Amino acid sequence: MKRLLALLATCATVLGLTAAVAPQAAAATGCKVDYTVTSQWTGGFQAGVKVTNLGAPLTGWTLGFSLPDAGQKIAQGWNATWSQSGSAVTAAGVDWNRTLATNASADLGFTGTFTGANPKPTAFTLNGVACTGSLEEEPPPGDGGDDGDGDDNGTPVDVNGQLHVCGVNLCNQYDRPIQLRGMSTHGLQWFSQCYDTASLDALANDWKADLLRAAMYVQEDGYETDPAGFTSKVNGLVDMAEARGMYALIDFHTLTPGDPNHNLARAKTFFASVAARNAAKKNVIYEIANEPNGVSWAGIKSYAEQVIPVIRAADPDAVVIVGTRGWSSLGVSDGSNESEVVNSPVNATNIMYAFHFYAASHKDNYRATLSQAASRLPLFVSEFGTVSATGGGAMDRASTTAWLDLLDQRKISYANWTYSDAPESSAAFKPGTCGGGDYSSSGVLTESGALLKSRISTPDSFPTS
Ligand code: IDC
Repeated sequence: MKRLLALLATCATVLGLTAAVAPQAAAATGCKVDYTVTSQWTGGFQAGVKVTNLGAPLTGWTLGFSLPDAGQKIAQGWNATWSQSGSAVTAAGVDWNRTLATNASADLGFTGTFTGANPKPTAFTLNGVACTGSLEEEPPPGDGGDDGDGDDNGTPVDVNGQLHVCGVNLCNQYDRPIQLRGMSTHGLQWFSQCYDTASLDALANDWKADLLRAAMYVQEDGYETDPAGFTSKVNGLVDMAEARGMYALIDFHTLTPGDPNHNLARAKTFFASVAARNAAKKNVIYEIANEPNGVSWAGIKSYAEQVIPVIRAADPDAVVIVGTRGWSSLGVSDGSNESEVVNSPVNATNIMYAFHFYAASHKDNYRATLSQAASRLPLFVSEFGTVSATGGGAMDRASTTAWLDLLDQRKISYANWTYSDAPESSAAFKPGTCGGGDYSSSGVLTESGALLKSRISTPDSFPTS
């Protein structure tokens, strides 16, 4: 062992690799690894590792993986700075491959020794994010509750598996109603620095969130300015959520203009792509229009009936959320109510309707509509705020508590605006938090963040039979 590590060190020195720059954390990731044993002999082998970056361009990277058998040791590696500690192996990019554009690959390799079996490595990560495209093998036998993160550790996705709508509820793989509680990103065009390994770890482990909503604005310097780039950012977040056993809500964040038909062609292009790419995953939910406004229910329904088939063609079993009139208020903000949807539902199955509120602006009459609608329509609170509808102003603790108690009682899923450090009271973190690596100490939370964290982190009670 010592000799081998010395050999490694020597090799690295000879290649001039010991001073390799530490990899930078990347905001959006996603990766695929092809691993091949190119030759094998008694006690030794040579392997090729091709890593493909499916996420945003990287300017530094570290590939991690685990060698399952205690007798497997790396002897000499190339095209990366290699090291091994117990079963954990890392390979950091070097001068000539440190920059990896989206869809670009680096080819690495090593020779190794083994004593017993020589199983393929597992749990490939790139900058800490699971390479879910790796090793196209069947998942290990388990309880059927595998979230695709390579283990089965009781995460929300492990427990609940592929979701579906049953009656007016969101149901898990046991056909039992569940409630998902989580957070929404801010606009990915402005706050992608808030969605790194540390912040996603905090969301999964400290907040114990079930859900991350990826708010991909279409206008305001969003998707329309760089479709490939934003699609890749969203896919990176899907992977980061999956690696931590959380559901990912892909939000096509239309806002201004309010008629989603303005973005119909973009929506078809975007959803065809993300649905095809994520079809095999169990953790993805699609939200096709954030907040329709200034448009009739008939207009929204027509849009939904054109976009949903595009998703279904690629990903037939995913739940789809449809926005509602008046900024997803079920029409209340336009002086209407849920009856327009009840009387003319979207012609599709396995769908839910969005209901959004901002607690300081929307109170009893909105709660009354939600209560009444909840027994008639499957509802999902894909966005809400503890503050006023501007995203700012004072937090309304009493109204927020009344809302969350109601949602808990009805098992209505929710995502709070926002998991970001935006300089506005709806943000969960104080300005300057993002990118700093500390999303966990109490000092980083705003008043709203502290309230939401306390609500979201209580134990889930997901039925398992
Ligand atoms: C707000 C953001 C703010 C941004 C504004 C315009 O908090 O920083 O300048 O959007 O893009 C919504 C929308 C959501 C709004 C939020 C608060 O879905 O995009 O975010 N809100 O105004 N509906 C009701 C409130």
